[in-house]
Amino acid sequence: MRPSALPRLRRSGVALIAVMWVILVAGLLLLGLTLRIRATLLMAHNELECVRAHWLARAGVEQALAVLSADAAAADGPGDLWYDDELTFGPTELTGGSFMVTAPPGDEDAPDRPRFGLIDHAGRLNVNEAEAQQLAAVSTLEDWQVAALLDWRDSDTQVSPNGAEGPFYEGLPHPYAIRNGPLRTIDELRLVRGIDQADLAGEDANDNGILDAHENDGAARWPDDNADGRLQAGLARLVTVYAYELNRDADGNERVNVNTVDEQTLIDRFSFSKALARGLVNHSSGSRQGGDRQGGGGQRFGSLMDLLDVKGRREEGDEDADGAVTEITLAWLAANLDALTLTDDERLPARVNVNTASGAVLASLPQINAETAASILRRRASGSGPVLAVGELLTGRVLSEDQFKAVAEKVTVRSNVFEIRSTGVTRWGIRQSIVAIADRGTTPMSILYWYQDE
Ligand SMILES: [Ca+2]
Ligand SMILES: [Ca+2]
Ligand SMILES: [Ca+2]
Ligand SMILES: [Ca+2]
Repeated sequence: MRPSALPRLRRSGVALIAVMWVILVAGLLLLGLTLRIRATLLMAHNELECVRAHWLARAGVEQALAVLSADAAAADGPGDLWYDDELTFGPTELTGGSFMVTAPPGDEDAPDRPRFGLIDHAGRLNVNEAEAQQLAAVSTLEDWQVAALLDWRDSDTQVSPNGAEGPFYEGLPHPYAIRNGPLRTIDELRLVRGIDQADLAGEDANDNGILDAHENDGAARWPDDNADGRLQAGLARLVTVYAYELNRDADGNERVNVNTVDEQTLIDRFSFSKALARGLVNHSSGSRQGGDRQGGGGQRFGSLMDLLDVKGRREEGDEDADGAVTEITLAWLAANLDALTLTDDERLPARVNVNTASGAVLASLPQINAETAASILRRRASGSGPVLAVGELLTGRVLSEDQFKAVAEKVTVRSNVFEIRSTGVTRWGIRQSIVAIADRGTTPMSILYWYQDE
């Protein structure tokens, strides 16, 4: 070996190692770059998929709004397209994925399968209008929680027994102001002293509206439930802040205001005898002149059931058409209830839709016990179709006369406010949900609430 050969070899060996290092480092850099590009692409893809899932969910909302505006049925309940229709609201394939619109099953349905449809808010109690005993009856709330809720919504600052007004909330570690007015969302209930997420969720801990295994195994797994095979709903599914009664009849016409109606309208519209029309108008004539118990000694009707006290007033020369109505009976009231009102207000306090309310909501109505509520649910499940008019509850003997008198002006068979829960799923399995609450009592339809996954 020549003496000079060794260093040259060593030099080329060093160069080789250097080149290998360069290749290794470059390779690592390239790998890093590739991984970053892949991550960026993946992120972009994910974002695109989220946007796609959102718009799939939006398609479900649009579908629901279209069904609601096309629904011309006089009564709202099971059997309507909006209530449960797999073709319309079940998994529906569109480009890039699908949507579905689901709702919790009704009390008469299997508790572990969702409906494909919407949620009727007239099937709930309006938490801003319900009386204390109704709120206690419909939920697991205790009296001290109900008292705090009433203080929360009433405009005064007077603490009711066991209640809580502004100073309580201002004294909390994280203080906030009391509403002292109507609640604006259902979630706001969680701000009320003593009411928490468990009260809102009931046994439906995962808020999917259906009875899951862990919600029907007692205390074995969270939540603690009563394992009775039914889903005891929480406040979030029993109450509403949105529902109201549109002061119109089934055909959308204005109702007859018995506090301001004239005799001729009663004769023409309802075939009243002259004497009965006179008796009704005179009954409330005092209030028409601007005060109670003035003039004719009349009094404003405070309930349509007060019409039962009206007596005909015959006068000389009265001539009536054949078959004229000479007396207001409960049967007459039941048949004409939808045509009558006490005020010209466009909106009235919410009424509970007997076609969609759960047993718990029905049983919170005055004079309605669990047994009567169950018989209303049985009638619903019997396939005899929805109650088409409130009067049918009397004529169909679902309610006794006393029960009918107590609830006739607190129940309805129609609805304006519906909740839409739509989920979009892309082919890659990315999900996005939208919850919207729509009011079809306005023209055009209005959206009262909107929540979307971010
Ligand atoms: Ca108050
Ligand atoms: Ca559940
Ligand atoms: Ca459990
Ligand atoms: Ca249960």
